[in-house]
Parts: sequence; C-alpha cells; structure tokens
Amino acid sequence: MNLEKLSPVLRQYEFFEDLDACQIMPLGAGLIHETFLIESPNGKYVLQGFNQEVFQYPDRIAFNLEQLYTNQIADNLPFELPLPLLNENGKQLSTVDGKNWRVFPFVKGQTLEQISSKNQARNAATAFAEFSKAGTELKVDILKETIPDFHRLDLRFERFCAVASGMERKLDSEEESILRFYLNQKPLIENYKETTQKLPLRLTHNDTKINNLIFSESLDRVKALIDLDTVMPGYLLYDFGDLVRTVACTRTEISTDWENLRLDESVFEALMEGYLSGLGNLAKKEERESLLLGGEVMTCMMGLRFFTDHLQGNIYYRVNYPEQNLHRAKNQSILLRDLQSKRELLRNLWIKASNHSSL
Ligand code: GN1
Ligand code: MG
Repeated sequence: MNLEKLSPVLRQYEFFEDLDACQIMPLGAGLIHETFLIESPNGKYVLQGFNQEVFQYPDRIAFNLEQLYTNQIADNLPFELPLPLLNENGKQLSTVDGKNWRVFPFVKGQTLEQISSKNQARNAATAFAEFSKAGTELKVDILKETIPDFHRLDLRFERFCAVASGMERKLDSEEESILRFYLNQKPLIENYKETTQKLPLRLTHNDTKINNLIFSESLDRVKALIDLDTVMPGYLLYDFGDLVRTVACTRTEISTDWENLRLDESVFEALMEGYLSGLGNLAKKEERESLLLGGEVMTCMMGLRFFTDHLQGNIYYRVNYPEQNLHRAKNQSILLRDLQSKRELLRNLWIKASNHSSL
C-alpha cells in the first residue's frame, strides 16, 4: 500500500494537511482489517481498511461506538478507548471506490502476542472487566449486534456439522480425528445453552485477545483497549473465556508445538483474580460462576470456526499456508481437552479468587 493510493482517503481528514510529508507502514497482527501507521507532521495516526465481508454492518459499529462516546463510557476508565476520528463530513467512515476506511488516534505503547508475566494477565483481565462494569451506565440493549450471532456456540456447531457433512472430498486421517473431537463436544454445547439462558446481557468486547490491549512501555499498565468493532451485548463468559483461550495458553493460537501446548493454571488464576476484581460488585454468584465455562466455550468456538474455514477453503481467516486453519483447529482442540481435564482444579481456583475478591 502506498501513500498515493491512499491519498483520496487521507484528504478527507483535516489533520493530514501535507500528504507528501506523511509516511505509512503496516501495523499490528489482526486477522481481519488491514491496519497501517501514518506518521504525519501533526503526529501519528492509525489508518484502517475496513473488512466489509466480515463486518457487513459498518453503520451498526459506528452507532455503537457513538454510544460509548455519548454515554461517556471512557471517562471513568483508567485507560483509553480510541474511537474513530471524524472526517470532514463528520463521519467515522470514509469511503473510496466502495471500500471503507477509518482513522484512529495512535496510542503509544506496546502490544503483546503473549504475556511475559502474570501481572500482565491480571491487568488485562481487570481492564476488560472494568469495561463491562462501565457499561452499567448504558442500557446495553440499545447497542446493535455488529455481527449477528457472533458468539452463538450452538449455531457455530450447527454450521460446522452442516459444512462437514456436505464435504464432497474424503477427509484425511488427521482431519477425521480432529473432526471427531469436535463432534464429541455436544455436552458442552448443551451446557452453554442451559447456562446462558439464565445470564444477563452485558456490555462486552467480544475479542479479548491480548493483542487488543495497548500496554505502557514498561508493560505494567493497560493504556488502551482497542479493536472495538465487536463491542455489543454479550455474556461476561465470552470476554473472560477469550482471555483464558489466548492468555492462559502456553502457546499462541498459531503454534504447532503440540507437545508443549496446554493451559497454564497459574495464569488462569491471575486472570480470574483480575477479572473478578475489575467486576467489583457487578455480577452475582451465578454469573461469576459462569466464567468457569468461558474458556471451554470460546476455545471450542474458535476451533469450530477455524475448522469450518479450513473445510470451506480458507475464506475467512488469513492463512500463511494451506493447512493453517486445520492446525489452528488442532491447536484449539488440545487446549480444550486440557481445560476439560482440569475442571475441578479451575473450580478450586475460582473459589479461592472469589473469597479473595469479597474480602
Ligand atoms: C479475529 O481481527 P482479530 O484478529 O482481532 C476474529 C475473532 C477471533 C480472532 C482469532 C470479527 O479477530 O473472533 O477470535 O480473529 N474477529 C472476527 O485470532 O471474526
Ligand atoms: Mg485485533
């Protein structure tokens, strides 16, 4: 991507006065949007090419983000929520040749693909919980679903079964064994349906990967919570669960180091402590207890999504090699199996963290 190609976008923003003096470079490791850093004489900005195949309702996102702003959700949080800057027409989205772009303020700091201390896990979890807590100021049902049924595990499972049973080619033995693993997750799907029926909807982020936080340079403080396109009503277990999936795993979701991939219980404990403390008095016992299901729900969901995408020919997630989505699904299956074998241990950690947070 070069500046010349982007100039029709940048010209829509007053602060990019001198385009010749701007520099552009790729930024971040997100799988969905294309993200760039722009260095201009007026400072640094983040430019994002919007993926409209994934996010088919950009106006809903713009609406939700406006609600965060007008309800001053960020004002009482100890970190920033960088929202899109408005273009010369007062809009969050700038359209050029049918493609939408957005510009965000740049927040200086560090993004992580993996934590290097338990304190980072605790702080990350506290930040996401504080975000949900700040949402009590807002009537959450005014927010729109930016991706309908995004975290509906039951529907993801149905979709996966339909795609798998419609396959024309014969699956190889590795595909078969991973397929069988996921088909055996029916009890988890039932548990998910039963549990969520009783839970309230909250303001949730829905993509609580560690790289969606900006940490201070010294990595001891959360400076900003980013990637707000999936902010919508959801269950707390989604946000806590995605933290478990991505932060409490000894390897990242793209790792193929199968032997060393497992849940790190001590990081799980730090996440639980941090999350419960960030929630404060927000949730009652049943909702707090539902967090225990989160890791399994989100890990199963991502495994199903990666596998479905593999079977469909990698149409959703960017891959670096053809089998990558299958490997991601295998990676998630190993973590899920480990989470399921440690249920009792994790419950004990939850009890310990609950006692601690109510002191
Ligand atoms: C996508 O864009 P990114 O990498 O933050 C995906 C998440 C997945 C994640 C897996 C809209 O998020 O749901 O958890 O990849 N976002 C969407 O890495 O599908
Ligand atoms: Mg991201």
